[in-house]
Amino acid sequence: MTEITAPKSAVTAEQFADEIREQLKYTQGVTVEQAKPADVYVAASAAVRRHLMDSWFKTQSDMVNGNTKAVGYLSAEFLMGKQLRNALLNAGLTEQFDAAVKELGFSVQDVVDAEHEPGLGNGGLGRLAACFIDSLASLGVPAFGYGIQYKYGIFEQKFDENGKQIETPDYWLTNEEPWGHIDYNRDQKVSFGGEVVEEDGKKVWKPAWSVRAVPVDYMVPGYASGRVNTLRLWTAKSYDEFDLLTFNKSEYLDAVKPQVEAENISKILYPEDSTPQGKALRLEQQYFFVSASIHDAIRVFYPGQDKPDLTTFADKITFQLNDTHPVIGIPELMRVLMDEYGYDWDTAWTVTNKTFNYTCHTLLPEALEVWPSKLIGELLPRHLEIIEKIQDQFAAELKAKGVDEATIKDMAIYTGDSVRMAYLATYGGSHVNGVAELHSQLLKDVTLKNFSDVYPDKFTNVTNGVTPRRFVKLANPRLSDLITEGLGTDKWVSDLELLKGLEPLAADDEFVKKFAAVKQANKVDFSNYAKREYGFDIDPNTMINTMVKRLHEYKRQALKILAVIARYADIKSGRIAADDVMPRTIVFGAKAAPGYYLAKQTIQLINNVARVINNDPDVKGKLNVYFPWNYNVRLAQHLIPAADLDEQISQAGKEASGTGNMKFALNGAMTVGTLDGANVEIRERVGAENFFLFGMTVDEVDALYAEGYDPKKYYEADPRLKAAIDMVADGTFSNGDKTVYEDLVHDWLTKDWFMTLADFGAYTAIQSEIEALYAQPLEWNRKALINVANSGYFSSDRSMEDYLERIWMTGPLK
Ligand code: 26Q
Repeated sequence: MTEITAPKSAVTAEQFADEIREQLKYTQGVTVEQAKPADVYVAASAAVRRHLMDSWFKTQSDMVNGNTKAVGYLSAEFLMGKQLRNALLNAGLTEQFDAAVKELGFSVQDVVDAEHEPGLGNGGLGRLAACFIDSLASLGVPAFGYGIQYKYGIFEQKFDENGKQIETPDYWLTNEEPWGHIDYNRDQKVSFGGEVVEEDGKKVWKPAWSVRAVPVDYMVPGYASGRVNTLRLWTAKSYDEFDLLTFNKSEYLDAVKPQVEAENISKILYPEDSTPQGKALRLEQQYFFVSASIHDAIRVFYPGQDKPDLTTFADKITFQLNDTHPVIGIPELMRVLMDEYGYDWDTAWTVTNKTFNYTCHTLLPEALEVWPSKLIGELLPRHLEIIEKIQDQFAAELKAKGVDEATIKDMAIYTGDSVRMAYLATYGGSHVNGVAELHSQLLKDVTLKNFSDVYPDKFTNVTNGVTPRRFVKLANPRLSDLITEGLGTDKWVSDLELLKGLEPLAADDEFVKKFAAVKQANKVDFSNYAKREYGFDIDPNTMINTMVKRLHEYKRQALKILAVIARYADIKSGRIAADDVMPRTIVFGAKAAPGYYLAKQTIQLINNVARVINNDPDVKGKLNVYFPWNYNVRLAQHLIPAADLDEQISQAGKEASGTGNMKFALNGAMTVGTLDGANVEIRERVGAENFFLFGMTVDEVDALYAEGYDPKKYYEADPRLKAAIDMVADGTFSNGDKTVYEDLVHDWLTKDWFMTLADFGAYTAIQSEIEALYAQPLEWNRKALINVANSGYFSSDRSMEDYLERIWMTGPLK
């Protein structure tokens, strides 16, 4: 007997069909006959939302009236993915929806496809935020996600006829968007510019312009928890209140300009996910959503109170800073407490320090945000004063602790010229965490070493996780059913460690064969999907080998494509007999930041390698490369369940965690990877014999840098590597034009900062191991199943439990 615990609403399919009809008629004003799939999508979404409404109200009132501290997850990005299927799952309406849509005469696929994915994030960090709020709701923890409702999300990627990336705007709000509820009556005013004056011995900020922050609320339904939290994304509207401005009539146009431009603040998501540029608009975005969120939390937790006792603020809500992007919240809360509510500095500091915690998501020094003081001074003059004072207090504290002058200088939050946001976050909050064991260790040993020496207790680790609802249950229904069958219960969906119970079944050949059949069916599905969406002819009987993530030098897509080229040359030259070749289909997915030249060159190269290889009869059926454009959450949900082998091949010490690695392992792909980020922990858990490890370790990387790294040496020493690079240089992939990849090749041979060439030998060596195993399907699938069984730890539910215990000190609503 299989125990089924998934939520199921008592509503029948007929009733749900009636609710859709009702919405179509009275809200959208179309008959069923006139309706298009997009109308049904809106109507069904509105109907699901209604089903969640009572739980939403109850969660809010329990939160405000109870005494369980809430979590405020402050994040510039929430990469949510489509909402409908997830909401149906959590509302227990999946079956009723499928039946109702059919009854109304529509295809379920068409209706679901009508939803435009909100791409309000760049990649890992934004998707992590989405997984975290799903898990918080599923655990019943009262929480707000606070962020920005960008009008344009991450750009839509296209490829031109030369294989170059083209960015086009993602106007995701062209059609009606049924999930976000705009609440004009819960708006906040956010001000900028102007100057600070002294009035009666008090500092008073006289801003020059203001924007109206209006919340757009998204329900965040928990799975089987009966709880519905809120994702509150702010949108910027301009005020019509020019009289509030202090402008000189003769400068009218100049004076109203900021007001007119106010709405620009929430217009677009910055598409860079490293090396921040220090742009004023980006700082405006950060302050905009953080200031509005802090004021919102005061409104929510001290309802109707003119003089709230904000010394209790840190007992009401704890704010998690998702990277440095919301760190301006620290001086903002100081300002609010002192200037708006009259608290003294020390009281304000105590409250602020208790309220905030900081998560770092990087190890690349250039990715740590540093703002020019001049910019902060112009935009937020009062905050700059507060930051200066924080610096004075900090320096005095360090001195009192006996830290030497040189170190105090190294640790400066405010250097005079600039403000280091990671340092402000570390000093200004209670805890700092990295996102995987190795990363947290490196933060303590390298990136924030001085801070960890002085404040060792602040530092902790929380290894990332992913939500099993979206990335297993929704994305991979076949595997989900098999897991439920194998375990005899579907409880694993909210308790992923139960997957461990599958481990004994890895010894059961019949079960392993069922597991293999699931993978095969998923590959067929993906092949059909790729045909429909991209026109690709993917052979589902080949190994599907994926590498999907943002395009970055440190992630080393170059290593993969060079290995593909070497393989191509091997087959073509007959070095490997055609019959000995294990047929492979390589699938890349990657967006490059629009201004990241080498990343864009790499995209172009991958596309052209794909073109040449896929059109070469000599390798037909042996090697294929596909690069579906516009990798996003939707594509991830289709691709991940179909992968046999996934690449996590960053240079050791560079990938903070990775979360794709977790999704692939949970869906029964094998991983080839370096000892980096969460790979280390995945390998520990699934067992070294079930993970394809290769490449230099962090220590070896450091030693090689120290010794002086010369990529040319590796090029000269390895004829296969040399041949691959020479093919890129000689125009094989650019119709004979040797200039196209000149810069890329030059970089490989003279700099190669991430040591792609040094790891090439180890990387290609492990391929024979991979192919030997793949030639034994039963053994391959046994290992893949062991991966699934041991990846339960990588549920974001577990990450949330770790945050609750180590950082937030709170828990579920009673
Ligand atoms: C900052 C300032 C200005 C403009 C843009 C940015 C910016 C935006 C996004 C900086 C960084 C990001 C995103 C970073 C990110 O996604 N990091 C990834 O976070 C994942 C979740 O923790 C990790 O798994 C990845 O290892 C890490 O690369």
